[in-house]
Amino acid sequence: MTEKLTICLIGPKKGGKSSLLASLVDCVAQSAFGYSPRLRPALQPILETEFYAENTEPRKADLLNVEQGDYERLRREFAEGGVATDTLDTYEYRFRLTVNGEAPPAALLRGPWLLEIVDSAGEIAVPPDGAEVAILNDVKAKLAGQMLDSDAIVIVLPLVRLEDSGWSGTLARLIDRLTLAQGKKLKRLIVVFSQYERLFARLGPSAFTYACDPAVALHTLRKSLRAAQWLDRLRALEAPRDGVSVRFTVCSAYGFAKRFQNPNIDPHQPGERRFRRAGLEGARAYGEYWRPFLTAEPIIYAALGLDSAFTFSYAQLDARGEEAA
Ligand SMILES: Nc1nc2c(ncn2[C@@H]2O[C@H](COP(=O)(O)OP(=O)(O)OP(=O)(O)O)[C@@H](O)[C@H]2O)c(=O)[nH]1
Ligand SMILES: [Mg+2]
Repeated sequence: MTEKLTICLIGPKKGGKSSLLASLVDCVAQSAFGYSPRLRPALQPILETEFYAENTEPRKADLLNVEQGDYERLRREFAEGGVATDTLDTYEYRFRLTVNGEAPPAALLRGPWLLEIVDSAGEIAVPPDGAEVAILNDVKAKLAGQMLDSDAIVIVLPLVRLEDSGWSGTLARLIDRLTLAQGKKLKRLIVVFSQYERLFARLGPSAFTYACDPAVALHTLRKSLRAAQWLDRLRALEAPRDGVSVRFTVCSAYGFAKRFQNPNIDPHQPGERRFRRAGLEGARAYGEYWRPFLTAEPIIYAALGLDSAFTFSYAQLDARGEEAA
């Protein structure tokens, strides 16, 4: 039987939610994840009508919907440098996930899964500390409802700006409210630090080798989570009463340049520009120079509860061997 799952992406403005989502299908297609390649997952964007097909007759009007282009539009916007998500609504993208290879627990054979992934502007759920951001009440209520109804929540945070982040207070309060909320369906919560490739910007062609080492990711997570005042609050969610499994991971929507193995940022361009060859537009341009890295991790874990070499539990974060200091 197909199982339907809702996953909410939450995190501050410019955290990388939309980029993670836009690069997700490519990450799965290119096997740029930390799961065993023998898992052979496949992820494909689908129409709203297909998502609801089992329960209801698709309405005629749906056939004329331009919704099919929504995910393509998101990918195009990302390829062109990214667009901030507006605060007027929350946006649902739907996918079919299948696992075509070896999956560890027998239960996994139940697929395919139909995923509804909710993207929204960061200012709605995690506005800057102390700021008054005007958001329509019904948009807030819609997102709150979607969070309570979701099977998994993915919190996307920019790795490199944690110290001077202006949102850790609102994030802590959101986590508290989530912990206290009655009647939530939540089974899994994943914290993912985006823009992971930026850490390796000085390592040239060795960058990809280091990034592929899960021990480096674990070390990075321990280090950046030290500054996170909300970390212990999140632990309360894992208490037996709630039974939510929490994982930490890293990802990079830009990834690494295929040919050079270095972070996919062009050092000869001002600011942080991705490699781009003049005259190559859209899909072809990022086919050549852009490879997402680990953006599948939070979503596959959110959907299936399946760990990869790059998803870490509290127990793994806490286990301090030679790491201490
Ligand atoms: N270096 C680097 N930059 C990234 C990466 N992913 C996203 N960015 C940049 O980070 C910025 C924010 O990304 P978005 O995906 O729009 O963030 P968001 O969380 O959707 O933001 P809102 O919609 O405003 O809430 C954009 O300028 C992206 O180009 C990445 O993997 N590496
Ligand atoms: Mg966005």
